Amino acid sequence: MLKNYLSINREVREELEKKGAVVALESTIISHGMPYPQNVETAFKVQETVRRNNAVPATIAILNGKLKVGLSRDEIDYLGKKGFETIKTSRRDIPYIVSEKLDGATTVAATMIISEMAGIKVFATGGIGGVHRGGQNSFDISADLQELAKTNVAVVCAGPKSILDIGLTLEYLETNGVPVLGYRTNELPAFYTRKSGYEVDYELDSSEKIADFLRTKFNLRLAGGVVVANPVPKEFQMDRKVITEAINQAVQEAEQKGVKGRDSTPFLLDKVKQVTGGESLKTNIQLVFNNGELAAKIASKL
Ligand code: PSU
Ligand code: MN
Repeated sequence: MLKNYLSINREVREELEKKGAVVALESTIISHGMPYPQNVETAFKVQETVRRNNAVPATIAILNGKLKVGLSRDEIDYLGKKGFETIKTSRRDIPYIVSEKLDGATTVAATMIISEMAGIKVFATGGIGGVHRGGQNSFDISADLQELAKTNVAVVCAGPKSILDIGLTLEYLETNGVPVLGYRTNELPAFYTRKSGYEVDYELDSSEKIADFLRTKFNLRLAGGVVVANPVPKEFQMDRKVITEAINQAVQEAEQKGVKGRDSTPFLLDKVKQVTGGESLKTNIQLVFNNGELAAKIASKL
């Protein structure tokens, strides 16, 4: 049945058949996370990084109603140019996009779902969604967190952005049984910076140990994903004061304009980029490569 909807490219399919190493990559980061042409260049380069580290990249999106696992260069370029016109697609949107034969850029949640359908266990991205500031009133909690609670995929990221309430995000993950691992850190990174003031659940210092952890969790059939938090390399992290001010300004403007629902995250990301004059974009690009590298190493050891 699923076969009618899923379209896995040949390279990825062959790698999965021989139980090799595959790393999933999302597409909302391409359409909504970065401007053109940096989005497309980054998407190509992170694929190269994954290959260099002995894994096969599988960029995921929905195109013309097909759940695509492993986009071609042309398909990535198409999504990158289409940008915000592409529908940001999370779990609730998938049936509509598929039945109407539309294009959907998949979020962390939707990419996890399609990865699991394809049999991919490791996924690299920039940052995950979480509980937004004021989430206790607005109920703005990313569907990424619910997905992590039930779908068996590890998500390698640079931690939650401080556009979110990091404390509430961690509480939500704890309640839902989602382990948050720190790669060579006991402090949770906050995307643009290596520090957040919050601890991870467990620090694991090698890709072998992380692979062991994942294998154990999956073997024990403890349903759900894992957050692997990988701090941005020191030389690319942002000044904490600069980024904090930019984020505060972005959050304030979103509140004034009443931005909500699925528009809220892309709005905040775009504002932060504007306020920092592109400085945040540089950091964002580098941390994606860093995550692609770690995810590939973990996937090859699984
Ligand atoms: N955080 C980032 N960059 C991103 C996103 C989040 O630092 O590009 C994207 C991801 O695709 C993530 C989605 O899954 O935003 C979360 O959106 P929401 O909060 O609406 O669930
Ligand atoms: Mn939301």
